[in-house]
Amino acid sequence: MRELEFTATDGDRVLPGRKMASLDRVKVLVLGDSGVGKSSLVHLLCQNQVLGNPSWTVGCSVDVRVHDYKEGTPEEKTFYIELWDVGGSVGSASSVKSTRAVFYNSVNGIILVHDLTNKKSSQNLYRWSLEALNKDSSPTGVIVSNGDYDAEQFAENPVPLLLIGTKFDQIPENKRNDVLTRTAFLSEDFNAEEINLDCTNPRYLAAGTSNAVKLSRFFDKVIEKRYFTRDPSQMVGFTDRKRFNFKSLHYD
Ligand SMILES: Nc1nc2c(ncn2[C@@H]2O[C@H](COP(=O)(O)OP(=O)(O)OP(=O)(O)O)[C@@H](O)[C@H]2O)c(=O)[nH]1
Ligand SMILES: [Mg+2]
Repeated sequence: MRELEFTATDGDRVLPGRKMASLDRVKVLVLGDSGVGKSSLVHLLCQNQVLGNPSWTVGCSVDVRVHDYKEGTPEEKTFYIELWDVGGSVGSASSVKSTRAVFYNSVNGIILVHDLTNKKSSQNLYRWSLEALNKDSSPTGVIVSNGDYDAEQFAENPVPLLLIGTKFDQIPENKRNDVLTRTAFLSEDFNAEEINLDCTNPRYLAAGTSNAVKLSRFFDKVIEKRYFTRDPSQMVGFTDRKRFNFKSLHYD
């Protein structure tokens, strides 16, 4: 895991001499199957550059993005967003899952990443989210087979979620509408906004685009819940130990 004591950068801005400790921070997990593009995405988000030569992530890698909460308003404040890129496969042994569970403590938000060319990676997001959200009531992480999904329960989920579909560039033009219909169901299930992009092209997250706006709104929400929400049930950590079950899947 990367040492967190380094000079901060958000890709465009280098903040010389501004150490990690000087700003408040939130922890956002980046979850999804191996190979969907999590590391590529995190690199793009934090370094504003395409990851040249991605290699398989072992354990967890952390990178940091600087985010201006409520940018352009009198309440504007700069925060660090720690992006925890958790490697591993959802089908792995329970020992691997319980090792992964150490990364799920004190989570403020989750980015669920799926590969738009790979339906299985989309289906597995139900399992990834359950593994992270229920980890305190299931230490081994073995939670769900394929069972019941209840969108109402995700509506009550205190941890904000964002759905990101990668490899949009690999979807032929004539298939894009079908794919977008499918991902819309998924984002509804998770009560999350969705972004579909090509992680090898920074244009998809360029300032002023609707994707950049959605991203900024998501980080604002994560910060809001962590630092500006008084209701204890809205705080991090799933103190009520709520369980999530699936009742339906929108895949064949
Ligand atoms: N064309 C295209 N390739 C992508 C995209 N996102 C990622 N890739 C490629 O997909 C491969 C896997 O990307 P990674 O970022 O290493 O995937 P990962 O999810 O971090 O994988 P693990 O570390 O094994 O969990 C790499 O060759 C990337 O260049 C995308 O949006 N479009
Ligand atoms: Mg990786």
